[in-house]
Amino acid sequence: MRIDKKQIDQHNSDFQKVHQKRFDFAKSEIPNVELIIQKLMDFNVAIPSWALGTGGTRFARFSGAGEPGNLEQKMEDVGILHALNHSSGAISLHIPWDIPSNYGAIKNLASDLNLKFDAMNSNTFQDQKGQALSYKFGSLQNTNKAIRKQAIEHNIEVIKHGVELGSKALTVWLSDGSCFPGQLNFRKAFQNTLEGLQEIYAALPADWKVFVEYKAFEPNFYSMTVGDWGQSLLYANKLGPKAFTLVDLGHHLPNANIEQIVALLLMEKKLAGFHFNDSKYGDDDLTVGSIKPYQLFLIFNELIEGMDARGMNHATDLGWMIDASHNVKDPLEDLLQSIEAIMISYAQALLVNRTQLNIAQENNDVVAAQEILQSTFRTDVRAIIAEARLRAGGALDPIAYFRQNKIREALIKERGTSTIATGL
Ligand code: PSV
Ligand code: MN
Repeated sequence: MRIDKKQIDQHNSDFQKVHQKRFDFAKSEIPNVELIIQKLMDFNVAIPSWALGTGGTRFARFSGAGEPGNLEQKMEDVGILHALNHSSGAISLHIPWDIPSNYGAIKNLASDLNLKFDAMNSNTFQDQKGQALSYKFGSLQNTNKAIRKQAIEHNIEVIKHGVELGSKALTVWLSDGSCFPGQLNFRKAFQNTLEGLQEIYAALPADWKVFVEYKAFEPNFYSMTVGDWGQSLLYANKLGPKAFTLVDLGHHLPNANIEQIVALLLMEKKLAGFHFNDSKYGDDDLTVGSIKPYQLFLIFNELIEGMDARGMNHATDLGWMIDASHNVKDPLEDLLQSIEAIMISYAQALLVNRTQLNIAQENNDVVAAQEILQSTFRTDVRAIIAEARLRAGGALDPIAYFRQNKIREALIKERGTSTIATGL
């Protein structure tokens, strides 16, 4: 299903009066509004194909109705999000969940929906039906050479699919590690993994990048072979200039200072980009900004500072993606909330008075530095984000539009109540 532009216009005219009042107030309070609006209009966050169905835990999955049953429908769902917010113009595919049967048709659909193909994701954390060898004891780290070879070949196959679609990056997340002390020789596991990544790296086209995603724990609970940003950076440095470290917000131990990690990775020119989500305990995959919005703002603050220091383009020089799971909410509504939270933090980070912050830092004026950040964080930028959406052709209030125009009901009518999206 497609969003009708006339209905968006109708929605916007219904909301226009209230919006104008809020926007006029924001404009009077915030300097450089036009510049910020332009940056917001340029900024897009990719949607992972696996976030469009209802998620689950290892205990149960309570599937929602009208879920996308195939790749085309997943793309249509992202098309709906993008039509509503004009900030979700890319989809990230996971192979083998999303193997395209016809590249040409998929590419046509993408251009019809105004979508790009973001990073491709390989999957060696599950065994697939008919797969010759098992990843139970790891993939690239495995003590068995034939298993390592199978994992390398899978990653090379993922690159090939991506090349056909026009993607430019491969994200490798390995669940490799161990559950008990003594199970694994750490050094050998690292070396095997490095060798595997080197073979994959060698298969990258000239204009491709590889993102090495780390995770502190789960599914392995004693050690992870790419367990933190230090290990990921080791691999990325050893691999070469096309390899980078990918930060997934949920992949840290509690209270990790992610904003500092980001600042240093940027300094080293090794930050690939993000998988956004939020968490209270671990890899909870909750809606972005739902638990720790101040942390999200502080991360964006470091991103903007570091990217500007290196003359980087905010919209295109890093990979921005959501990686969340929606167990109790409608996935599309949840993703709209996540994008809004990202836009809020991005806009607020653009508002930070860097000159004053620098002066406060140089003078060790701790109170002034803290005041600058906290007062910026408390600035209400929602009307500016709505204005950017309006100018781009989106809806002033995407969630209200989704509900009032009964989008999920229409999807259920089209797809039925028992489709289940491929994914976890
Ligand atoms: C692992 O927890 C992860 O964050 C990786 O990005 C995977 O590719 C993704 O989730 C989906 O399982
Ligand atoms: Mn991730």
